[in-house]
Amino acid sequence: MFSRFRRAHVTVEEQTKIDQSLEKTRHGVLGRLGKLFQANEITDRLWDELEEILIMGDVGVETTLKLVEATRNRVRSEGIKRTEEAYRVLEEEMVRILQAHNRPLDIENPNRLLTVILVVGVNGSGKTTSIGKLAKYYRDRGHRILVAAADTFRAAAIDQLKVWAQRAGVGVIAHAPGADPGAVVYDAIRAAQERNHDMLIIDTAGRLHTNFNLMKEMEKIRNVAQRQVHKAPHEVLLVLDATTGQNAITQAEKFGASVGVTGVILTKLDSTAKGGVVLAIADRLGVPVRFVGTGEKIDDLAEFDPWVFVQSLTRE
Ligand SMILES: Nc1nc2c(ncn2[C@@H]2O[C@H](COP(=O)(O)OP(=O)(O)OP(=O)(O)O)[C@@H](O)[C@H]2O)c(=O)[nH]1
Ligand SMILES: [Mg+2]
Repeated sequence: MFSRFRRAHVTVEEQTKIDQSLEKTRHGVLGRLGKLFQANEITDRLWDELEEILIMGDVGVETTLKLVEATRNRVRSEGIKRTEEAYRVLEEEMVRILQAHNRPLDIENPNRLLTVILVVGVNGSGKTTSIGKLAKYYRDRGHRILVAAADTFRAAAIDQLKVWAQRAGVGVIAHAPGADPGAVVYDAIRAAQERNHDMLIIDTAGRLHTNFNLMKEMEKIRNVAQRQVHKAPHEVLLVLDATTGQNAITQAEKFGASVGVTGVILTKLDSTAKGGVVLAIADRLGVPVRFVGTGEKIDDLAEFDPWVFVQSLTRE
């Protein structure tokens, strides 16, 4: 019955990556879910324990309460008596939360000549690494890609992006450290158009002197893109580090308000036991999780799929 949720284009390799990157999470507190639902009876205690496990598993209080209530209501109204069946209902409700804000990624648009993707997030979240992975991902799928080094604040950032671009086999547009990021974006868009490229991915700073300046800079970059290409940026992907757990939500709220985030790349899923945070992000931010980072190498990226995620989370 889950098959209707599965995204057709998520490959077997991607499913495996998601599954493997949840190893630590399965060994963490959320790994207790399976055992909990092996109980003989559905009791109040089961619901209390479920709540406790989910909250400790970084699903967040609000999302946990919502999830438990929805599951409990359905179990009651559908007259479910077996814990095994109640567990299936919980899985379905998790999928429901994960796909609540789903819509197709605005990338494969045949009527558009150039798709502009802006990548934002706090320092160290994994922006540059994820851009390298994304460039490779879409290049493998036949796109002609250019990346722009609009993080001009940190001198090493430009070189780091160049290294990733080389690994991915794509071109990069960069100015000198300290240059105006708006000018970098302007040049990159022109270069992409002149070279007949169909995708531009923009790397941005994760830290400036103040957060206020950072948000202003993001807005400026947005405006430059908008003036040159109709409806650009077409996607604003916020990079969140899964190991920060609930702090990721706070970061996201900050960015969401000023740059109009359209989706999330959740990195370092492989190095955290806090995988439950995916549910909190999907529920609280109102934007879909698009990709997950499953390691430090260029191919360690998977398109996120709610069904695959939940199955991997709840399997023994
Ligand atoms: N294990 C693991 N590590 C990751 C993943 N994604 C990124 N990293 C690591 O996270 C660290 C920071 O990544 P960067 O790409 O430099 O982060 P950034 O957001 O560009 O940082 P700033 O440029 O300082 O703003 C690096 O050591 C990466 O190898 C992932 O999916 N899994
Ligand atoms: Mg960077």
